[in-house]
Amino acid sequence: MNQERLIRLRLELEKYDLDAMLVRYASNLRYISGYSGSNGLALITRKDAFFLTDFRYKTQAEQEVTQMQLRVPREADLFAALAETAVLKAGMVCGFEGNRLSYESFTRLGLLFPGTEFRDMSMLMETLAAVKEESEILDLEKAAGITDKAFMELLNEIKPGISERQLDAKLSYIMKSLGSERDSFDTIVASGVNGAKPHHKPGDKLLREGEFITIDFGAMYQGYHADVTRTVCLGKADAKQKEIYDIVLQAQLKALAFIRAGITGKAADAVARDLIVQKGYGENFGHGLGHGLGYEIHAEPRLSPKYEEKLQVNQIVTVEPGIYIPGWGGVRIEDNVVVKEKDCRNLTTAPKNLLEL
Ligand SMILES: [Mn+2]
Repeated sequence: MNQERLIRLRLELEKYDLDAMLVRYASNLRYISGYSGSNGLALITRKDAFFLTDFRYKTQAEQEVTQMQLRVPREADLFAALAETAVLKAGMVCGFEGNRLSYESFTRLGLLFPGTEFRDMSMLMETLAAVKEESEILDLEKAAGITDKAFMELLNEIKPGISERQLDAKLSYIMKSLGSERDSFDTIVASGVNGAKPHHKPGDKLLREGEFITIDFGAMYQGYHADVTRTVCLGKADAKQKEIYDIVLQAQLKALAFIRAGITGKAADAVARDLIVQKGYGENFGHGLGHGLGYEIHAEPRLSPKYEEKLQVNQIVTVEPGIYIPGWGGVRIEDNVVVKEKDCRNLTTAPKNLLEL
């Protein structure tokens, strides 16, 4: 954690006429404080910054939270402990994470701080975190590198007769052996007809000769999520498999060649989508082209038909077109890229030609 993030947040406080911002959601809290535990709370005012956690995380917070005044109250109820600090006074305006805080917590805040106005600042923290610092790009690059390497090792394990769940377990073992802190999310291994479900949960189904296998997975490094998808063929691909694979690959390459700062998320999505529509599979690409990555697996910005914001230098996004055909299966290909001024830099190097194993 660096002072820079607090400075940027305080500029937002000024911009929105806030006296303070209350941060509670784990990945936002990590971003602003450096704290990687679960229970914690930060209150950032124009001049001060307070961090509260409970006894279980005392040592960890002392090590990780270097730019805030640390309070470890006796009670685990951090809102009540915040009230005791008397920092939030009547008449103050305090922002909160409306998209993250539970209704119960919001109600408690109203009871504990009757004279304070709480203002919904949904997405403020997420927007701040969307543009990455150089050190964050290095961490994500490291996560992407572990992910690529794991995929190459996994290729030796993809054989007829092994189940989707077993392949998932092997991949998790390989990634952790290579330095991943944990799986970025529950790995998707979707074989054969299961590939038609974009978020298929790996099950007992055995891999069979002639099937496509879609594997969506990622390593985590310093809290940063990689998110990569490859679709491979077990044995020789038939004409239909080759056709669908080629369309998805062309759509992805076209989007990768187009993405740069200044274009909207909508425009990026359209480049891949238009090609898939032209080929007659528009109905089979029902999700957005991509999403931001960071301390969250699905972060800002988005590449989707609804996202009108412009991409900025040093945002990191996934690029993941797919075609899903019920009763047949599916193909998705996904890389992670850093948005640059004139183009984008691909952090993913795993091969994308159709692999017939
Ligand atoms: Mn993804």
